[in-house]
This record gives sequence, C-alpha cells and structure tokens, in this order.
Amino acid sequence: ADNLCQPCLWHTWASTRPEAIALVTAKSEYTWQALVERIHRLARVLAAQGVSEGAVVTVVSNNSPDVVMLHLACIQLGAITALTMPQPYQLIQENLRVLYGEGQRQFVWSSDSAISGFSEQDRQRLFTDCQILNLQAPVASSASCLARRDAGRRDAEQRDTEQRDTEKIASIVFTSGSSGVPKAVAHTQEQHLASARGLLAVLSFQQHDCWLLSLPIYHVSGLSILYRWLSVGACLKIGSGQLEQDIQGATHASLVATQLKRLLDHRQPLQLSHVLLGGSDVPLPLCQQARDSGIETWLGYGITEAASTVTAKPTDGIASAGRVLPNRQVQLRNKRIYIAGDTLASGYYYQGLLIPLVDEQGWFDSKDVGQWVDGELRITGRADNQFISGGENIHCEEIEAVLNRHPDIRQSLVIPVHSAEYGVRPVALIDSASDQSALQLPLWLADKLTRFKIPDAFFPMPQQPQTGIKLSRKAMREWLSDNQ
Ligand code: 4YB
Repeated sequence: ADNLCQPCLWHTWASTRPEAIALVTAKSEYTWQALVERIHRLARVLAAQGVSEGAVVTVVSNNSPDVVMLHLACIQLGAITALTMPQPYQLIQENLRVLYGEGQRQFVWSSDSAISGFSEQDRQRLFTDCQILNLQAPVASSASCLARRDAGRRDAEQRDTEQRDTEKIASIVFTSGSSGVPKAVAHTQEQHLASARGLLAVLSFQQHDCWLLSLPIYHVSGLSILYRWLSVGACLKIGSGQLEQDIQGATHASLVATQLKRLLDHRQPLQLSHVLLGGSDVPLPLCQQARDSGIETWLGYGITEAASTVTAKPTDGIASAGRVLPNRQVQLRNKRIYIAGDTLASGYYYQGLLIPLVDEQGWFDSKDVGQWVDGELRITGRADNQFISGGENIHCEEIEAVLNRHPDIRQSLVIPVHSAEYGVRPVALIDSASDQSALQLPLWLADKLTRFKIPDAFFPMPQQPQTGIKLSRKAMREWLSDNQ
C-alpha cells in the first residue's frame, strides 16, 4: 500500500544516492535514505488514522519539515494534499466547503501555530467538523490498522466512479477567483514534474545545489520548488521564516520583488547563484542590482493553474517575462493570454469532482493581457484591472510598474475609483519608508506617464495581513472605500 505511486522520485534517489543530503532544516539534515524512512513511517501513521487513496487531507500550516513530509506521505498513499494558508477558521471553512461534500471525511492537519490564535469556540468547531490528524500517533497494531484500512477502502469505494479521474491528483492549492470565491486548483505529480523539467531545461539546477523553500508551500510558487528538488534529486532547505538567515547556504531561491529588495538592501554575503523572480512585474533596476551582485537572476511569468512558471528568461534590459518554456504553450487572442500544455492543472476540484479549466481546444484563459516582443512575452496587466477613464483605456499594472521604479517605493497598488467627470479615475496606495508627500509623485511621474494615467490621489498603503505572496486588491479597495 506504501507504493501506490509510480513516480515517487524520493525512492529513486534513496536507492541511487542514499547518503546524499536531501533536506536541510533549521534543526537537522536528512539523507535521502533517512527521508524515505520518515515518509514511510508517516504514511503508516496516516493510514492508521484512515487516510487512503483519493482522500483529501487539508493541511493548514506555514512552511515546515512536517508539511513537506506530510505531502510526500500522502502521495505515497494516493491521497490528495490540500494546502491552506493559516487563517481564521471562518476562512478555512470556506476552503473546506469547496473540498468536501456531504458525509465526506474531512481530514485536517494544522500546525500548532496555525490554530494558536483560534478562539475556544473555533477550536472546538474545528475538532467537531473535522478529523484532526496526529503525526505523532503510534503506528497502530496491525489488526486495528487493517480495520481502519478497510474503513478507508469502503470510503474509497463510495467515492468510486465519478472520482476515478481525481485519483491521481497529488495537490490542491487555492487561488481566489475574481468573484472572491476560492478555487481549488488540482495538479497531478506528472503536471508538477512537467513544470519543473521545462524550467530546468533552461535554468541550471544540479544535484549539488540547494533550493530554499523561500515562498509558502500553500502557494504554487513554493510548491513548485518541491518538484524541482525532486526531479533533480538536489537539496531542499526549509528555513525558519527569517529570509536573511534562511538564505545562508542556499544556491537557489524563488523570490518576489519585495523579498529581493530587502535581501539586497541587507548587503550580506550570499552564496546564491540563481534567483527566480515572479508573481508580478519586477522593476528593471532591481533585476540589474541583483545581477551586479553576481546572482544569475531570472524573471518568470507564472500562474497557479499552470503549476507556476510559464515563460522565463535571465533578466536583461528588456521589459518582458521571456520565452515560453518547454511543456507549455502560449497563445494571444486579442492580446489576452491563453495557456496550454502538460503543466496545466487537471481542473478545479469541487467536492470530489473536477471542473475543467480549459476550453474545447485545451486552452486556459489566464485573464492576463500581453504582447509578443521579439518572441518574448510582455505582460501588460490583467483584463479585470483594466478600466476606461474619460474614454481612455488604463491598466492598473502599467501605472504600478512605473511607480515601483521609484527608488523610495517598496510597493504600490492602483485602484480605480468612481469619478463624476471621467467615470473612473486611478488612485494610488504607496508603501514607502519615506514620508509620502515628500516623494512629490505627480511631479516625478510627469515625464514617465501619459497625463491621464497619473493618479488623482496618493495614500500611504495600510498595513494588511499579507495573504500569500500578493497584495490583495480586494482588501485594499475595501480599505479605500472605508477611509476615503
Ligand atoms: C505577473 C507575472 C509577471 C505573475 N509580470 N504579472 O516559480 C515561479 O514561477 C515563481 C518564482 C518567484 C515568485 C513567484 C513565482 C510564481 O510561481 C508565481 C505564480 C503566481 O503568482 N501565481 S498566481 O496564480 O498567484 O498569480 C498569477 C498572476 O500573477 C498572473 O495571472 C499575473 O497576473 C501575475 N503575474 N507573473 C506580471 N512576471
């Protein structure tokens, strides 16, 4: 039962390179051999608690060795790991409602810290609604283990027919649709590995290298690091959440622009040879600064449904996100970016069913807008962040990209607001260490943006709980309408 999965690459590496270091954590190191033993044990612990093929295990946690091992153990059992950000129980419940139908067993594992802020009532509700998994539980005696497994089998039979196509799903990560309803993006191992292999065909990552799990695993940017590590048999580092410390000893890291900025400002010696940037437009000067410090810096355009990176290139002086990587295809229809290929998710998971995310020809509508520049894809914005002001078309991202080039601006977000005269006008929220009026932004923007694109007002960006790796436009919009 431990060997349901064909491409469990950790088994391959444990037999070909048993003594090589697979995993480095804040506390210890694991060889492939030791890792595989841990995963086997964990798989038995989970099986004894009823986790079986096709079951969905919701994991609520920040990055930790437990989460990584739990995911691999679930794959071994043919179970699906739904990775979820630690958040108030109400929001976790929204995800649970997407995952589980009536009468389905809600397996949940959460780190202690993920529920430490829960009220007593929420804690009780969590424990009543869900079957909470215990990773430290003893591996049960074989008799009760068999009984549990039979119960698991009965569950699996119940799920049967309609579920056959969800059988091979390995992971679910959530992405918020434009409506705000969470969508559960379901990938198989093969899709993740197709993504990893396509990227690593151009970006060098060797067995002696070490990729830091520098982004949350409940986001595709973090999860995809795991599959790059597995596909190569290199080393994975799981830090303690302090990037400046964690980065020591890592040769590779995936970073968003703000992380890179912080790291470079810190001016510490780095062993990094490669950085992969993505998730948003990254200002050229920042890429330049990284390259000047000797790090080979890549910029990618990625999206959850395509298991992270779709296009990428070593950064140069040209504002684009690079060429289409192997195993993906990109098509522009009326400037709108459509994606196809082996890395696309099997579908959106909904209570045991898979809802297709592609059209009849197999293309996925990214809702991003872009153009080709000498064979490279330039992202100009999202279709939903496009608005018409006084008859002119404006992309929020275009204004943000210019603002983000300002040396004193960490991040910016442009929001369209109602205007009696123009219908809609842009307003900007600015995250800066300096006093924002001192930046003289209208003046600074005057020779960089067409006049009608210069925001009517600038506000300091409110502190908000960082949800995943991106600022939430929805939250910022709500803040603005409450505070304006
Ligand atoms: C962009 C964009 C770009 C995304 N320019 N808009 O492994 C990686 O590829 C990676 C490395 C470092 C940091 C992040 C990543 C990612 O995976 C990012 C994947 C991601 O952000 N997925 S998402 O579903 O949360 O958001 C996708 C959206 O983000 C896209 O639809 C774009 O709107 C935007 N985006 N890369 C401009 N280079």
